[in-house]
Amino acid sequence: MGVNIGSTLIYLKWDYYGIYVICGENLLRERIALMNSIEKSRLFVFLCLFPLILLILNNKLGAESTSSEETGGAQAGDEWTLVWEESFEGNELDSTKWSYDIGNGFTTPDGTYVPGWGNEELQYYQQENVTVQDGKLIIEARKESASDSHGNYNYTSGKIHTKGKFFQKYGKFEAKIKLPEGKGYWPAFWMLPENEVYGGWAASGEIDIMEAGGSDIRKVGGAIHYGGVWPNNTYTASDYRFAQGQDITQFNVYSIEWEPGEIRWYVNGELYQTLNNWYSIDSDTNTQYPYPAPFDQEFYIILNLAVGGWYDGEPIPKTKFPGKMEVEYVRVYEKPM
Ligand SMILES: [Ca+2]
Repeated sequence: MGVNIGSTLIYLKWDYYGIYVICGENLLRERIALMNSIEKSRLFVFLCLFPLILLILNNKLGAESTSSEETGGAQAGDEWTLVWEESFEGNELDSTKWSYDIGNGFTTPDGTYVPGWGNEELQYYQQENVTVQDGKLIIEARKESASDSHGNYNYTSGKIHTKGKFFQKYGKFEAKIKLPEGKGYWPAFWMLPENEVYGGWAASGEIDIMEAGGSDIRKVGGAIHYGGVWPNNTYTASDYRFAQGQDITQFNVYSIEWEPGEIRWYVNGELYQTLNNWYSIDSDTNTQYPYPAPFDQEFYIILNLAVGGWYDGEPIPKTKFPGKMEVEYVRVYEKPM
């Protein structure tokens, strides 16, 4: 086995005592000529195994490099393959990946306007509160006035999503996020169905990878919403409590692993919730769709920082503004089926 490095030929030789690098073709020929048949067969076996050894070493080094500081201890694992990544480089949001939600509410398909995004949220979402700098997404909630045809608002903030641009069924979804302290902040990293094939919210499901209330910085929640169309919907949720000295105001890695029939929630690689029991009701026949509906369809990603709403209540005078949600990256992995 020879390789050219500059003008020198380098050969690898194996024998009972180890592996040698031999320079020069003539020297190698002399050595091989001196070998007996057993030594020659050992050399042959080594040369056959050498590509395999390189492959194993390469995989080992590859696995080590994914557990770098930036993953915050999340276990990417050999089985998950990165398929989509947003590192928030440059100085503006990548419009090929993200869109903005603007306003304080939305209009349903039948034309009804739902204020407060259906959650009594107080903020008016606008594009100006979303920036990209120093490799991070920053969503800033401010105490400032805004208004539109539906009303007047005392707070502004930002919300972005990948609907129509990136969506996936199953996989590992993770983000490294830093959150603000203060009652009334309700940041979230979550997912909604790209197509509501089982009906309106929440019959087609909602996956909350992470949501938090600024009044208790020692915990975050993970949840699914499912069942029938509102108000016949339900949800299942759990909280993760941080260890002493850790809280939401530091960068933490929040993720789910979503496989057919099961979703698992992690904080910094630590599993805290496994769900494998849910349902979706067909509102026409009042029967359940086959499991694992509704979590067997494509979902898109949402990042937002709400102010007010039912999760953490309204801000209090002590709540400091502005408050920032900072996102270092979002990564999505797939497991070969
Ligand atoms: Ca980044």
